[in-house]
Amino acid sequence: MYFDKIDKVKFEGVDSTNPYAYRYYDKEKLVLGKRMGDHLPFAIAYWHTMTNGGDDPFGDSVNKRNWYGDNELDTAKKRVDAFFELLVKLDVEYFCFHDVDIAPQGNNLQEFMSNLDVMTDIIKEKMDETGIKLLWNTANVFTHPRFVNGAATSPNADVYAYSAAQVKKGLDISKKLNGKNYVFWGGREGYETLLNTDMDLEEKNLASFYKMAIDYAKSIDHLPQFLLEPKPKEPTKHQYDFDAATTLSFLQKYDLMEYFKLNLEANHATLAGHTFEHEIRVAAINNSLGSIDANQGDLLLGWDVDEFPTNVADTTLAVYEIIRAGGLGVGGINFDAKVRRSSFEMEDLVLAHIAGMDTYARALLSVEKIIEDKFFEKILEKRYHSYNNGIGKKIIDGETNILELYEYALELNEIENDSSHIEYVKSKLNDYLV
Ligand code: XLS
Ligand code: CA
Ligand code: CA
Repeated sequence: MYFDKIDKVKFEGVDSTNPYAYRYYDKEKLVLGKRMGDHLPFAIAYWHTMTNGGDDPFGDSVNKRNWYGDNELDTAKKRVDAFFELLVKLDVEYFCFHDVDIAPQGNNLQEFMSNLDVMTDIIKEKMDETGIKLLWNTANVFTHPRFVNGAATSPNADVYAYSAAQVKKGLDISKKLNGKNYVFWGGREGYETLLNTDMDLEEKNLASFYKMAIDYAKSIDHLPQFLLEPKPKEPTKHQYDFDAATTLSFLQKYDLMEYFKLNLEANHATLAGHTFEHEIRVAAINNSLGSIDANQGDLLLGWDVDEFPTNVADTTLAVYEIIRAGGLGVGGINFDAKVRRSSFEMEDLVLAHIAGMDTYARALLSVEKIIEDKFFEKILEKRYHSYNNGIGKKIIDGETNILELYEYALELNEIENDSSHIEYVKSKLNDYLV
């Protein structure tokens, strides 16, 4: 046992004073016709929870962890035990990882691949034993110095090939562990200056890379839902997958929409100058909402802080979008979040996930009230009522033309607009928050 001070975390209700209990997350509770657990398919991220040491640019690792073994492989094995113990104790059904999170990279690619075989055998056993499932895996093609200039957009073809090899293995692993999704986050797919960058070539290479991945996935008869994860900046100045809209236009241009949906992260949305709910809506109206990385940024800090989500109002707006979109399908809610550096005890990993899960549960319960009350729905109906008949209906039905609109406009005198009562509308949200 690694989390020996912790029992299985249970739902105890809002009056509970036990910090190791869910006060809102009640998996079996029916909300809007579905189990809360099905609305909220939570996943734990291997990298933040198992491999992150808590170091920052000014300080060393501080996290107290009890899974260090005699050598790297031994540590990796112990981590798996600890990880599944945590998943079971938190009653979380999914997990996500990068290849480098789970296995030592050894001295060369062959060694890395065979370490991955060893580790995924162990993980598979644990999955079979516990029923816990793989939400997604991905290849880390950004941390090692070889990726200094990118991976699938590197100016160096050998780096491109190396990255492809990692993705090939990632897809084999996805098949072995029956991954539901496979993520591509373009870590260093971007640039610093156009003076040394052939953007057109890099973008085309990136598209070919994805096409090769699709072809390979088909050839092994395992085609998970592919997800692209937008992020506007960091590590590069201009990331190619800036936000949902940019990423979708790339997918459309290269005829990849059929295979890809988006993995949207809250902190990446705010770094792009958007709200999280905006990004979700952009994906949803393009039939591309895949999965989400649940965390929160800090508007006072301009980088990717990956905090655990604790803001109920913001999360409610995000969950409202997910519910309106009809849910996440085979996607899930991955806590791509790390404990703050001063939360260095093992127990903090448990407390942080409870905080995140309870925040999402509160958001879902708030959304239930919003939907049942129909307040915002009615506002929407009223706001667009001019499209229900007359010239508005003709516009919607595609049954008019610019000449007809011209004649119509000539007859108009003063146009009346309604006030949006924005302050009232926004403050109304507070009435629904649980
Ligand atoms: C980094 C990203 C990364 C992806 C997976 O900012 O969020 O963790 O989710 O590679
Ligand atoms: Ca992420
Ligand atoms: Ca992030």
